[in-house]
Amino acid sequence: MNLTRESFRNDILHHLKFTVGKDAGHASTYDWRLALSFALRDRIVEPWFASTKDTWDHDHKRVFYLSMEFLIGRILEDAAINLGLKGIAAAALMDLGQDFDTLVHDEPDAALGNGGLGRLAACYMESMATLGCPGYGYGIRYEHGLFRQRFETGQQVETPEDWLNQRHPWEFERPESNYTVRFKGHLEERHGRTVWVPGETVIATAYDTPVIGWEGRWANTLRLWGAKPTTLFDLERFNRGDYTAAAEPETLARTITRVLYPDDTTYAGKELRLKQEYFLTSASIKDILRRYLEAHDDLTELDKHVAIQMNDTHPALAGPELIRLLVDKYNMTFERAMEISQNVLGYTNHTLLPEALERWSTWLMGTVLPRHMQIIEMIDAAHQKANPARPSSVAIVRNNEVHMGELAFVMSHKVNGVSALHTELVKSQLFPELTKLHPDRVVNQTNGVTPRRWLKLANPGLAKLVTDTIGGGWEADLERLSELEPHIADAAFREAFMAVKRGNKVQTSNWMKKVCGLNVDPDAMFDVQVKRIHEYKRQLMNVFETIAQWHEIKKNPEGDFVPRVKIFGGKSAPGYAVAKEIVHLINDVGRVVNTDPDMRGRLQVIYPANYNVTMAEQLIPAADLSEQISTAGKEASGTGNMKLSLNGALTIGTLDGANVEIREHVGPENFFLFGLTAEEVLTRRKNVKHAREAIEHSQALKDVLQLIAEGRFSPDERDRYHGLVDRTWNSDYFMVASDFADYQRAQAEVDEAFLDRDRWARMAAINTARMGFFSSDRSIRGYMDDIWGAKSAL
Ligand code: GLG
Repeated sequence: MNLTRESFRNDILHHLKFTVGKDAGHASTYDWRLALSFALRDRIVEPWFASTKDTWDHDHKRVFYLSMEFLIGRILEDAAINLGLKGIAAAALMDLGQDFDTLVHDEPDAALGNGGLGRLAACYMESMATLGCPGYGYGIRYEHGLFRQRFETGQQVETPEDWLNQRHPWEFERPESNYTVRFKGHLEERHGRTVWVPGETVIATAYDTPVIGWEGRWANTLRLWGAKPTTLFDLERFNRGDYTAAAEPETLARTITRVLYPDDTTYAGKELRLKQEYFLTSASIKDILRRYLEAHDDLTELDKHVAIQMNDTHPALAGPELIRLLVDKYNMTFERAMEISQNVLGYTNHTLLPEALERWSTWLMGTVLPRHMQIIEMIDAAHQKANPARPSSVAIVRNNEVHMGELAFVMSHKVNGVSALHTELVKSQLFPELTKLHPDRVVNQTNGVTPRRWLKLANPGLAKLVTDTIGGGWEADLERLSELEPHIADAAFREAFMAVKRGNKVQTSNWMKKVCGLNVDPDAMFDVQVKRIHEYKRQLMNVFETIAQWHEIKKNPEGDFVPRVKIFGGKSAPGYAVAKEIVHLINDVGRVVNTDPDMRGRLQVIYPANYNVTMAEQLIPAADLSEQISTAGKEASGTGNMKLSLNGALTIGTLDGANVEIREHVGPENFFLFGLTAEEVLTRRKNVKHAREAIEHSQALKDVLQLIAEGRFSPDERDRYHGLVDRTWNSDYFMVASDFADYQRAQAEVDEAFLDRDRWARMAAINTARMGFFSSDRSIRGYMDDIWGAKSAL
């Protein structure tokens, strides 16, 4: 790119003056950040236009990724890196008396997602742009993203997130691109056709954010829908003085895009959520058809030019909506419309948890979307007719509910799981009957993460060492990390590798001092568990182990212990009482441990509030140990596990999700395995006394539960955790007790390995060197080949 420090400096000044409207003498950090963002955005526009033109000129097949969540995080530095302009931008700012890093840290996270599912969508958008896969992301422009988490006396308190209180410099508002989305009302038969007379309408209006790929060679569009009222307000009521009623249309519209639902893995069944899902789906499908019809006129060829991916069942109304438009608007037969829709659609399943599988009562579906309810019944009947062997237990509509998993399965030509193990379980546990009828439908696409953000941006020290060692280019060809392997035999390389890690830990210690007020020893083991708080992820087992360690040290205060910092990060869904109790316990244990003089230099608990993408970028490069300890069979894939291993952390983990494949890649000798397998979990659960027996067998666990029950960590309310202790003894669905002893055994192995600095260095470096497979570029290539039939335009 033909750009100099001087000209870029002028670009920034130009935007500061003419776009932000400030003069340099009075500009704040925020103003400078906006000016820099606009200057960078300018550089994206050319490749963005060129990509669109190329797609148009060559009539490339286009991929549309529909997702209720895009957990993007910050954009500025990512854009600068992919454009290759980070150095020039930093230098230009220096000339202006500004600091690049300060501006980067001023940007709020775009937190339009809960966790892995939303972050995966963001990684996939970046990889599609990097690979030149012509595509669009479609989502919702939530006014409030995921809530902010604070701790008050150790308990989680939520406050609204307000990223749009500031100007969002990366988007282009497109008021001319809008669609009317309808809800409710009734159906009428007119001239032998069904006509939907809506009761409510809102307008979906587009906001486009360009997504630039590595080296700026291709850019795609992330189109987020905002909502506007169809009538601004009711003037008659307004004139009568009834101001509240006059504003009703506006309220209805704004409510739809007001806030992201904060439930990660539970489905809430709320009318507003159904409306959000339809709002996204309807506007997107209409936009897709509009684009298609601009260049083609035969809708029966849609599947040759268009692929639509449904990110979980949240946009699963795409099937009925596409059929509705093809039949009601474009006069196709139902049979033909159903077949074309199936060829176009793909469905990614992200979880087997029954509480996460969306179901809507037929009453709610029939009330909010009467025409869709009718079409869903037609789909169900057609599928039953074509498959007479189908048992009624897997009907889409059963027990007065619409089952979105079955709907998505039936309406897709491919259904994919997100890790090898998960895909097998999708076939055998989730959709066994449908898989029997459609044996080729379920395929695997193991998740991946973008190395641009999760190595290059988050860990500049390691990225530089990699480049110095094997040369550049690994950023877009992560398998090349394997070229590091021969260097691991070299002591100087290992030292350099560990020096990078130590540098990251020092920097993170300083950060912790700032946010938690605690002095953390950068030479202690950084033992990291960062993810949503959920029973199946078993933060509880990690806390139990922390307490056992505390107890061990208390009993033997003169003993030798490997110093550890237990680092937690993550939010609980606001309505998830058990997860909130776990948050409280972590903080309670932290208070006791961190103020106990016997623990000094041995054990610490750090739990910074409000874990988000930016905090992940801080913590992951500093981690020594990655906790991936879910109950086997419950974590569909995980992606944090990949990020941590890529950054040279060793994993302690169960055979769950992508852990299985990570272990295969890094080698069993470089992975601390423990715990029951998915199959063993099912068998063991049949023994109703599984927890009790396991506790009786482990004195350590028995002591832990006793200490908690006595109120040692809640002296102000001694019975605070009686319920938790009771559940652990008597139900323990997620097998914390049954896996505890083996977990402790594996943790002891971790200690031993950590003591041997050189052995640890080898193992850590091997983790980085063997993570090439887990690039989201590999995942996206898999989707392009096996599901979308799309080709790179580069
Ligand atoms: C899910 C799963 C994760 C998975 C992610 C992306 O729980 O295991 O890695 O999707 O596929 N709800 C999620 O975050």
